[in-house]
Amino acid sequence: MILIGQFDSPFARRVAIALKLYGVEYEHRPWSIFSDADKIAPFNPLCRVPTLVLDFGDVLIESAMILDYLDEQAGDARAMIASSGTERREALKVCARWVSPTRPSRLSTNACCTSKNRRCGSNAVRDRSSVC
Ligand SMILES: N[C@@H](CCC(=O)N[C@@H](CS)C(=O)NCC(=O)O)C(=O)O
Repeated sequence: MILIGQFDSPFARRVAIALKLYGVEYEHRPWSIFSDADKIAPFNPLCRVPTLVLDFGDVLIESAMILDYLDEQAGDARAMIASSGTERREALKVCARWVSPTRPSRLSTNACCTSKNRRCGSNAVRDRSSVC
């Protein structure tokens, strides 16, 4: 399994923490969304991190989806997300939200690093004004 994304991204960090808690071995490729877009694009055309490349080649994006996948793989004994019902929905809600440590009252489900003129590849022009 390969985790793509630098740990300045809170979304990449939460996936790395989950991998550690579940005891999953992985290779880390700390690629930057700004300077390594060309490397990220073949795995994730959105050029976003985190991107998780599974051993059989499938690619997962969106940290909440990745957390749900890892939890499913962990099996009943280690799972932290309920398998069904209200408890599951509440847990998935928590996964879907990210509370900014600097602005705790603000919930964000959007990108922490926005980019104007988003284009992956060598001609990508990125706005670094809101780097996370
Ligand atoms: N909702 C996404 C947010 C991921 C996200 O915003 N990642 C940022 C880095 S912190 C990114 O890749 N930004 C690049 C872009 O949106 O072009 C998730 O939870 O994975």
